Amino acid sequence: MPADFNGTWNLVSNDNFEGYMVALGIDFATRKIAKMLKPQKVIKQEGDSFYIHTTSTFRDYVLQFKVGEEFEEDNKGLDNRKCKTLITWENDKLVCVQTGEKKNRGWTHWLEGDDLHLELRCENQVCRQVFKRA
Ligand code: 1AG
Repeated sequence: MPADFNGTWNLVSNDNFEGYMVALGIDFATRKIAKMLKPQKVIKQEGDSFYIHTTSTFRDYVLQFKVGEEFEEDNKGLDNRKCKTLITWENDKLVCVQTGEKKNRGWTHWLEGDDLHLELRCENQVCRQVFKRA
């Protein structure tokens, strides 16, 4: 039985989001708005099928995937670069590799106590986000 990420989660901390956005080439004005946001994630998980909706007052992002099945991701409303994306289980962590123009791009989701963690990686930058149940 894999970890259960189901729920509605609110961002409570966001370390080095700025560095991550710079690595993705997000412009200054967009970064200024984006770093003020307190996004919420709604996660629906059925076995290895995931629906992750990240919402905010500025942008929204929906990611749907099955663990172990590579797909094309468009990153619409984020940096808009297309990637070949593959998400796998590493023990109870969900590990995503986003292959494309940017090196070392991906993320990891895991649960720790009552918190949801997300590490976002791009090139030499790591952003660490923590979410609590809404
Ligand atoms: C995400 O992926 C994507 C959502 O969590 C936000 C994460 C990073 C934002 C990426 C690049 C910044 C680009 C533009 C900034 C503009 C708006 C920020 C919007 C934030 C809310 C959508 C992992 C996820 C799995 O899909 O949880």
